[in-house]
Amino acid sequence: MKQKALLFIRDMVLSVAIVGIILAALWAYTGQFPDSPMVVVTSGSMMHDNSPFGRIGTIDPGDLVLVKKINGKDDVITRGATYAPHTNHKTYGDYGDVIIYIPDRNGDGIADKGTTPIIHRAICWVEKNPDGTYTVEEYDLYNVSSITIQELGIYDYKPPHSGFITKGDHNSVADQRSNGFLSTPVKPEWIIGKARGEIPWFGLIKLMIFGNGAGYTGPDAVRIGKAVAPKDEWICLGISLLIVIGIPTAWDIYNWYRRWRSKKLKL
Ligand SMILES: [Ca+2]
Ligand SMILES: [Ca+2]
Repeated sequence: MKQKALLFIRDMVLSVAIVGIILAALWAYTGQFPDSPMVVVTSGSMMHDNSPFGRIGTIDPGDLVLVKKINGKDDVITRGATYAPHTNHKTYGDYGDVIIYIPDRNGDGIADKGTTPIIHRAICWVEKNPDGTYTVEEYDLYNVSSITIQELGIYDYKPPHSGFITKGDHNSVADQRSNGFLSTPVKPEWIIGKARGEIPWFGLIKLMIFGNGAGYTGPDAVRIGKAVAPKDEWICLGISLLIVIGIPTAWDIYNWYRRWRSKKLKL
């Protein structure tokens, strides 16, 4: 009996140590200590219509992604124009970096702390020049008095400060579009980090409890608990859970049965 208790304690310590090592590695990579090194994606605004079954490689509701801290604006690679990308660097199905930022919804130039962060792609950098003109290199705009970028839905835009123009891959226009939900470009200090890696589906477990609102509204939407996500993601989560929980359980049952049978044979 005493030995069983010792074995149990040993297993517990081992489990805690493994979790600790993984967490330490994630924190070391992302630089987010003591904040969470990853986020659960709630909305479908970064989805791609041509994603394969299970949607690995794009950012979808229920995905977990790492949030890597940035060191200033040059640490974010912008996509540029749709048909003239500014970089060869590709992440999550398109060019450029995807950033997680705290939005400034009331346009006062201060990020609204406490609101849900947004995970969207950095499209271009708007520079407000000392003389009040603007430069957006990605769209070949230099020292213009106002910014018009048709493909982003931005017309006669005169933002009060420099920053990134951001857009969800599934949205046709930018977050800073005319009459959009953001009036100002994203300052580097509002950025929590850039998205790296992907653990698909498992974030749905959190969303089942906390919900993701109208996160996904496609024709294949399935609601389980409070989470709404595409059917194929649920299927993949189900299969994964079966493998993760099912195989060790089946192994235990098999061993128990073997012991039981050998005992019976001895009798
Ligand atoms: Ca995905
Ligand atoms: Ca604000």
